[in-house]
Amino acid sequence: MKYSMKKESVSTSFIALVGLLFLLTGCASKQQPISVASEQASAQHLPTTVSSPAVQSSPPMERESSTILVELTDSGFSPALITIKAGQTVKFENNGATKRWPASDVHPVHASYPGSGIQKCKSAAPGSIFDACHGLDAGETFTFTFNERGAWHYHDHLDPGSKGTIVVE
Ligand SMILES: [Cu+2]
Repeated sequence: MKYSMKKESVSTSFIALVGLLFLLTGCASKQQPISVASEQASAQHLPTTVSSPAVQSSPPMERESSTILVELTDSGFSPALITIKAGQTVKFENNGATKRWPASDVHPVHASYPGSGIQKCKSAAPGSIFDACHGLDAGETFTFTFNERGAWHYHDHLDPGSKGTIVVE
């Protein structure tokens, strides 16, 4: 009787052990595909997150160095004096409430900058002469690339007392 009782308890503990093993292997086999999938997901994400900022960071820096912003405000050009390198582009942006017309000195002919002149406004392509050729509305821009070295004075043709200077080195 005693022996058989022992045998019974051994077999129950064996079943319990098998059941425990089954649970463990069941858990392990369930966890494995998840960890593999997450590794694959992180492996797919890593190259894109590493490469995209490197690609995106270089073009804005080039744009910043080649185009300089001059704001047209209700109190005048800002900054009124800038120094740039030959070949750089200046973007005049009207952030004021009234119309602004940036143009090369000397008012009213606008011929100080080589090749410019208000009489060319009818035929010249926009941005080909240092003259916006019309009053810029609020938010409107005029861009011009300065290839000629010198100190170029300009003004607001609609308010000739408002002046600025661009030094091209
Ligand atoms: Cu003028």
